[in-house]
Amino acid sequence: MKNQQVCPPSPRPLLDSTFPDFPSSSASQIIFINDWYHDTTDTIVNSLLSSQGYNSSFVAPSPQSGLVNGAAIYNCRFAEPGLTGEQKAQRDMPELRFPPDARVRLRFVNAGAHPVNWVSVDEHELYIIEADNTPTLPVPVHRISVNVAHRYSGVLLTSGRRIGDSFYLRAQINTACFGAGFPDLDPQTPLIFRIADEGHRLAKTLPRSRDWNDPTTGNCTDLDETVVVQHAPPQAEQISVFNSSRIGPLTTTDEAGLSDGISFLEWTLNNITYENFAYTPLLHQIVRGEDPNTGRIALITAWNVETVDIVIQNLNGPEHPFHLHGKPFWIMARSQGSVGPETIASLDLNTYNPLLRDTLGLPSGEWVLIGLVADVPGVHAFHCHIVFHQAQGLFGALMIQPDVIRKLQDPGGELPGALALLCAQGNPNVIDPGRRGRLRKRLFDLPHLDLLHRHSKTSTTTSPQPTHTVVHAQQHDKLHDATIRSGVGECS
Ligand SMILES: [Cu+2]
Repeated sequence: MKNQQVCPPSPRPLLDSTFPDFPSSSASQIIFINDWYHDTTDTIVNSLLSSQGYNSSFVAPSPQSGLVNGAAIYNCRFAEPGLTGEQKAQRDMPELRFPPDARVRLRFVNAGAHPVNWVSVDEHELYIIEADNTPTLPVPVHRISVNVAHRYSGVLLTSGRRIGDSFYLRAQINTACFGAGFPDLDPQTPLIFRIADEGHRLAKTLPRSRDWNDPTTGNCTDLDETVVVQHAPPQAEQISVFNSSRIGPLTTTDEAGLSDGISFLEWTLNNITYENFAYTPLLHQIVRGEDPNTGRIALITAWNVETVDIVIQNLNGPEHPFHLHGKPFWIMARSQGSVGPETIASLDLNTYNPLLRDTLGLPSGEWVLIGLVADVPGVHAFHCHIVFHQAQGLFGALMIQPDVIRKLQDPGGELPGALALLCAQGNPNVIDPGRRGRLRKRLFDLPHLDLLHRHSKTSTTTSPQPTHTVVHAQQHDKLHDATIRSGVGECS
């Protein structure tokens, strides 16, 4: 069997000028990592959001294989009984060619729906020089763990290689990050790298290269976040919390979960399961002067240009790759367990060289504190990047400067009229995907948010009135260039 997507993207140049610690690369190649399911996402999501579940489970499923630049060979020995098809071979896969004596910058992008992938090149170390657009110290590694939505640049050196040499790039799914079984998963997708110069005609012989011995399961964590260049973030003026939790059953026979009165699994942020009213975007609500704090989405608000710290806690889920739109954030502290309002203000933060990125993996039972400068007015989605968890409600938003957003309703404002008209054509009560009238019961009623209001270093995140007045003078200039960058719940 061969997957249908066989369109590797054409390489485009990536400049190394922002990575002064490493010599410029002489070649570059984007490597897209994806995952492939033998059922469509519609089928899986609609099943997960029904009382039948998907294969009797409400846990995000594993794919059947990965994809590298849109292609993979599925090894039929993993197939479930009764599934038939033609077994393709590695020679049917596209391959990539690089010159000898080159520094090849490989930019890995995990554009998949669920799995964490280990990427590696047989018998060649990769020098990591970038994580989510942030330059890092060039560290040689055997494998890079690439979570969903993560991007890394790893430099491959082809010095000493001769024309015709070949070896494998491997993307290997880390099965330890799944919360459920994976009986028909083919976890490894190899792609042939071949050394060639222009004009050479080479036989497509298979490489005899050997994989690294480093394990590809376990250690479901991100890159060491201290391996970055120094960049001190400013002092925070607000601390808020996103508590991630679960309600409902894990399987159709999970009696404890079903006894809660919810027939399928939902994820929550601050006790709210997101419901996407597809024709009523939050951005439009704010422009109309409405209060978006309707209990349908967990919101953190920055009223002014200010530095915001956010504590994210994964109270009882599997590892979640949390992602924030609009602004990258510094990862300033993380650990196991949970933190309460009495300890947040006294946490030991890395203010020396925290990694600046826009996605982080948060393992089960751990917390992380991120910091960012809220200077881009808009409604910026904050969500788990596992698409099934998004559909199950693990989705919130950071609302920056709603007062600035509201001014867009003035004549000549920037909200496209066509967009407003498009939304007006739909039913404002439609909830997407497939969510209608469910019994709602909250199991977790954590006191963090309310207590934070009374904490000396923190303030409310839900008040409709501005509560933060500290605006650095030098940051006012940024307002002039600020534009609306994001609208959660755009019309679909
Ligand atoms: Cu998740």
